Amino acid sequence: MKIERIEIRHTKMDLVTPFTTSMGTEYDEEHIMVRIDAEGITGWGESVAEGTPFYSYETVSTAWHIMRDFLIPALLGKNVANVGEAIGLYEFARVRGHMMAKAGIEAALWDVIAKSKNISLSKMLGGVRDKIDVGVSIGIKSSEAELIKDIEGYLAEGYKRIKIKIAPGYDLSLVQAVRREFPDIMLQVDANSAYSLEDIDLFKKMDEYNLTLIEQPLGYEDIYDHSKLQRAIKTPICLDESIHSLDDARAAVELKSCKIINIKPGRVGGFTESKLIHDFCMSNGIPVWHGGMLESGIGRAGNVALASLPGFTLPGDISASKKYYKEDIVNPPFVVNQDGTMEVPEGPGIGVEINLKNLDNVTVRKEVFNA
Ligand code: OSB
Ligand code: MG
Repeated sequence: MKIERIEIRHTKMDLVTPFTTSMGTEYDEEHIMVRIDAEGITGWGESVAEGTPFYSYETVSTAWHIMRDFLIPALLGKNVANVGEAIGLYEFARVRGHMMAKAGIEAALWDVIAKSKNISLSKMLGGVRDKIDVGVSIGIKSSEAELIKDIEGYLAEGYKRIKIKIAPGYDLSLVQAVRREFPDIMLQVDANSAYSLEDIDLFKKMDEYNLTLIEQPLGYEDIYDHSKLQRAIKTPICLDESIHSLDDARAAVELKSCKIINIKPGRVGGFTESKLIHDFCMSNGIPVWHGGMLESGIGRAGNVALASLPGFTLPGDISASKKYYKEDIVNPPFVVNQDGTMEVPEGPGIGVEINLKNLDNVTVRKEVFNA
């Protein structure tokens, strides 16, 4: 297919409720939507670089720069038969790092190529399920009572597992309070790198609360200290921030730094690398689950497709559109079934329609590149 036109949009969408983590509070989410046109077919992708460099060093501005000045020129006017050929082009492949920029472009390539073959993204990626199990990630609240009430609400909606954010001073007592109220739910915590090995006793105490996993307790690039912590506790550590590639996943598994891995295509450069990590984990008995970056429906559709692969055996951070945004930019919006599952779209590519009116309403900047 000849890549004739690429469009990027900087979007800003207000969150339904502010999202607080150990990294700060977000009131809205800025991302980049990518549109690729090739031979009359249109593909869409979302880059999850945020407005701020607090989760990752990438931001909307750095991703915009890398797309505009390197990745887009590498692809425009090229004739590619598949995604591997496109991202293998020398000018594309020689860009180091900037995984979120690459992943946004790669997602649009997957969509346009799946649509050209008239198959769903899930099928093209090797998905095996028509429904995925979903959970919810709950930010830090102003009181325990508010958190408990929120959890009750999400459980009533069907969500299969609850993840709560923790931060120093807002950790053990919170886990105890949630466990007192909900002794049997599938519960996990995410520290977003807020702790160090000096906090080892805190994590030993967490072993008593039957947590499914502890996500990214230590440094955001660390693999080594996590191996020391994992040796000292029973609860599985799950790495998020530290895993940017198959090589990182191999190092973490061989060093026994974690027992579970969170896969986010944005963090690892796209679906191709995500699949490699998934396959490696599957053959090494490491469960994976799909993380989230507060995506719009465009990114969410891709996440749902990827999460339909067989190794995704734990519920993902893939919640209903309405958990994040009043109005999504795709039709239909994503919903959660009463049994805690979400349907995998069956239509060609990402399988949802773009709501151009809503997309225009949240676009703050747009640039078009023609071959
Ligand atoms: O650490 O998993 C994380 C959101 C933004 C950045 C990092 C993280 C998150 C979430 C939300 O936990 C997951 C979601 O529901 O999209
Ligand atoms: Mg996380």
